[in-house]
Amino acid sequence: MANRWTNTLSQSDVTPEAAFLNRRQLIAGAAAGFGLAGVAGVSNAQEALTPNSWEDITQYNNFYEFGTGKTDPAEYAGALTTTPWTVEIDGMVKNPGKYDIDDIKAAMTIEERIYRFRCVEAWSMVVPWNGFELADLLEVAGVQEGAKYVAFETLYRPEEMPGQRFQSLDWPYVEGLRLDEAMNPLTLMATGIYGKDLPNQNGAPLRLVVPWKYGFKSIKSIVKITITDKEPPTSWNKANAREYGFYSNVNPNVSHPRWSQASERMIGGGLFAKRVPTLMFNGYEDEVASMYEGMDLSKQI
Ligand SMILES: Nc1nc2c(c(=O)[nH]1)N[C@H]1C(S)=C(S)[C@@H](COP(=O)(O)O)O[C@H]1N2
Ligand SMILES: [Mo]
Repeated sequence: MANRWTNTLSQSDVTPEAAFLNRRQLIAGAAAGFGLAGVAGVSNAQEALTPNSWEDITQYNNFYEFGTGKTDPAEYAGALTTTPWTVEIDGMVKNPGKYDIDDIKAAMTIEERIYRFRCVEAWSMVVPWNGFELADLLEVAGVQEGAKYVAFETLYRPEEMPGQRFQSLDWPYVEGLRLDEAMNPLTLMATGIYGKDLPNQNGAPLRLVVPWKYGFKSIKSIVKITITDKEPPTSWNKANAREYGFYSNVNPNVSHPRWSQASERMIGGGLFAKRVPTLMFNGYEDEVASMYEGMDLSKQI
């Protein structure tokens, strides 16, 4: 069923016809002797909304609390206790408090959103998330006048998060959004993938998903949300301000200091893994570009 957000499809929208057409293009590209270069020519916009497999999504992760390797989260995150789980909402809100995750989930409308997901390391996936709009949660919390930003914090529990015993990052992991970004209808609080609860390695029981920004903005296993009038510190910016800014909007025209962001490697597909052009705002330009009017996106990274 199509939902009200353009550029957002639920799984039933990815028709067999579209899948067939994509396969035909793959075969045509290969048969015409283009080889892998021909495959890379398949349009990102069309191909990208076929979700990655459960295995791709849950076995290739970044979650430094469990180690810096891509398979560390799948290997070690099982030990994390996610019940009970509370999320503290504080700062400039009318209804501050510690809320049980089950109460939050019961109160919110959980929907499916199939989004492109683009890591700053230049790999990407397509993930069928389940979750609710952050805007809905903020509405219940009651944002006070004068608020400008939303800050997020991940659980700090080194007994269960072995990566926190090392200073790979300054713990706990923190992130932030400008209030208008947080209120954008695309901004999701994810609770599941493929209709199942979020696996621990993907940020159980609650993680942010901001599809037009590099993946590190999508903070996992959130225990605290603070509404504030000051730009909050963010983990990767603290670690290396020259390489990672507060905004971190996906932008093929602005290279990371150590690599190009013009294209990305789509995870999965084995032999047919593709490198495709990266899209401005990760393909969500129509929905989000207006928030950045007047900003120099090559400077305010
Ligand atoms: N708390 C926390 N959140 C995090 C990270 C992390 O290390 N710790 N890694 C980020 C990065 S760099 C990426 S690319 C995504 C990866 O999400 P995934 O493993 O679900 O694909 O999570 C982001 N959220
Ligand atoms: Mo990332």
